[in-house]
Amino acid sequence: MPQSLRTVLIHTPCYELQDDRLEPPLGLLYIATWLNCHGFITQIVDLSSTAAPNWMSQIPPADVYGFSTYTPTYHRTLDIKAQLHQIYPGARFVAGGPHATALPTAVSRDFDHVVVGEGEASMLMLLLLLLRTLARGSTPPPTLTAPLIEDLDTLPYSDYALVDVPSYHRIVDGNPSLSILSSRGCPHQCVFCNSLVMGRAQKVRYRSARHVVGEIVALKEQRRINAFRFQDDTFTLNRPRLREIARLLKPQGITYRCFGRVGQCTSEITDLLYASGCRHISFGVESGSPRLLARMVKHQAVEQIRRGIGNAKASGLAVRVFLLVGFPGETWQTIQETIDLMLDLRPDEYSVYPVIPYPGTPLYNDPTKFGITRIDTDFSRYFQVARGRTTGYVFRTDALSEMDIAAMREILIARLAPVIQWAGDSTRNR
Ligand code: B12
Ligand code: SF4
Repeated sequence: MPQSLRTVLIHTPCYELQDDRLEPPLGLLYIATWLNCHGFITQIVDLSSTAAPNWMSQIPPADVYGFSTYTPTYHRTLDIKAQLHQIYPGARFVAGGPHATALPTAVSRDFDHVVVGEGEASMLMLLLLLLRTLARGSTPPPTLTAPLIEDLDTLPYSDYALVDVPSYHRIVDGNPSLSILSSRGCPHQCVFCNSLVMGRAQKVRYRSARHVVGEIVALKEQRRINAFRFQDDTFTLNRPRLREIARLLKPQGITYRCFGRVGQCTSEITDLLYASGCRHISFGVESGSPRLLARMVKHQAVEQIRRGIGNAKASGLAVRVFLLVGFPGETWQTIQETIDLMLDLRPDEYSVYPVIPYPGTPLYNDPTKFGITRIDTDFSRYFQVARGRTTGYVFRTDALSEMDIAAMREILIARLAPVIQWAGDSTRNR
């Protein structure tokens, strides 16, 4: 009987962030909804903003505990797991998400099972195997992985009754919002990005426009939510589908924000975005230096940055840019190129992250290829941006020390802050 296994999926708090309760954990919502559709009893416990002494009182008894793992909070996930293990020694503990996917061997030393990649099918398989094998005294394999889900329309709409929607703070154009995912994966292979690690780079999969807009309409009607944030790596990737989404969204009168690629943002696309309710777009600009963009394998020309940002602004979209500092090969000259480009283009909001070699990325796997001579192994420092604009400087190269990268970031901020708003200070878009 499937119902005999109770599962609790846990999101670890991240106190270091300016706001750690922006949005419900979408990955866990997908998995829990999927398991419940298959007859299991699954709950989500989102511990974001929950102080450590209150963790255990929030977590009900269960047979299986599943954790989303992120690199900078992995140590805290282990704390939660250790406390639960003391209380429920007979339970099974499962890790999934970005960190477990990147380092399955290391993580399998801490957990009974590790799920690599997308969790819906593997977690269902694990529970079915547990039911079967527990009865026989054996156990399922320590590491599970499943092929990527081909047809995302086969996944049900996330069941938001599993979380406390009003407790989240994400706002879009000044209004309370929910996150939505219309595709999985990215065809690009920027060497610092985690998208590769999740195995999603192999194949981008799209939900149909009708499925996406159907979910938005349902959330609008059931939860009175009129603002959304598309979490897709690149929402602007598939033009025919984007046109169809825009056509269906237009009569809905919602607002939304998304991530785009500058190279895809022709004026036709940015006008379409605005007309369908988009009010804010974020671009991974990274650098104003053609040489560094090439080293990052960003496949993005400075001219495309100019055109993409120009088109988005002309269409009326607020533009946020993400800049990277300290990529191997960065110099004061390349920093100046980034400053000049940004002062010229004047996006509305910006953020500056130091490059972090997250486990599983080419930077982490093959550091010497990029001239990286030392990587800090203290993962709790792997923050791109935390409270008060603090961050982690976790590697050095022959030419750049952690101090150099910190100094470059300070100068970038000092030059841009007077004219462009720091993303974390935006009051309309959090
Ligand atoms: C939204 C988001 C956030 C939000 C909210 C997170 C939340 N509550 O869920 C906020 C803004 C708070 C955030 C913060 C940060 N984030 Co973030 N974020 C994302 C983003 C854009 C979308 C996540 C999402 O919903 N994806 C959609 C779902 C369906 O996919 P998923 O989460 O990967 O889940 C699937 C699998 O991973 C797996 N799975 C996940 N959990 C579990 C658990 C179990 C038990 C199982 C079996 C499987 C499983 O199954 C899921 C369904 O298929 C991703 C990028 C991305 N495209 O995924 C980055 C991403 C997750 N973030 C990342 C980072 C680096 C951060 C920060 C460190 C940034 C910073 N400020 O310094 C912080 C700290 C995060 C932390 N908790 O430690 C990295 C993670 C890298 C890593 N190795 O940890 C990612 C991958 C971005 C990137 N490309 O680098 N983030
Ligand atoms: S940085 Fe953006 S474009 Fe590059 S691989 Fe990651 S998601 Fe794709």
